[in-house]
Amino acid sequence: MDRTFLMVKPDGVQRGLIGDVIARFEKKGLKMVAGKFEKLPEERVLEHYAEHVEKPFFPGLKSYIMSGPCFLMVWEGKDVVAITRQMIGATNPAEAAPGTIRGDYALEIGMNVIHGSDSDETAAREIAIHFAPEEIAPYARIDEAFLYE
Ligand code: D4T
Repeated sequence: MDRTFLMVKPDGVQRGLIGDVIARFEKKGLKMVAGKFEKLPEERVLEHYAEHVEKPFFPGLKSYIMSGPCFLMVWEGKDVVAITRQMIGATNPAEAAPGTIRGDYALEIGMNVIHGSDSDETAAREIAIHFAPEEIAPYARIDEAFLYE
């Protein structure tokens, strides 16, 4: 089954959005197989955002992402990467469609509530950065017979 890494960022945690974010993905039929509440250590922030470390916005991004706890998750489901990216919406909340998480809950790019992996390769990389294999607990959900044809 496909997997992705999702993370409610410090603004989403502070604004009490963890439950709503989880509910959206659960109701869609996707399955959380790992989750933890954590203030990210610097080395994992640098690894996670390796492609952005030289960008002008990185210092602000780094201090924001380390400003408070995040809620980190691994989710499973068919085409989970594409589906969750669609449900999350455009990176800039001002451009995110209504009905998406960023479209409904955020205003500015620097505080866009949630991170989601953007490809299967990125998902595998990010899951490995943030979770040990034993922290992931696969299981069958009883409604799967009514989700998958
Ligand atoms: P994440 O990685 O948080 O899910 O966001 P995206 O995948 O949608 O977007 P991204 O990798 O391009 O950006 C990573 C992260 O940096 C913040 N950011 C981005 C910012 O603060 N200013 C900027 O100009 C950009 C491009 C927001 C998300």
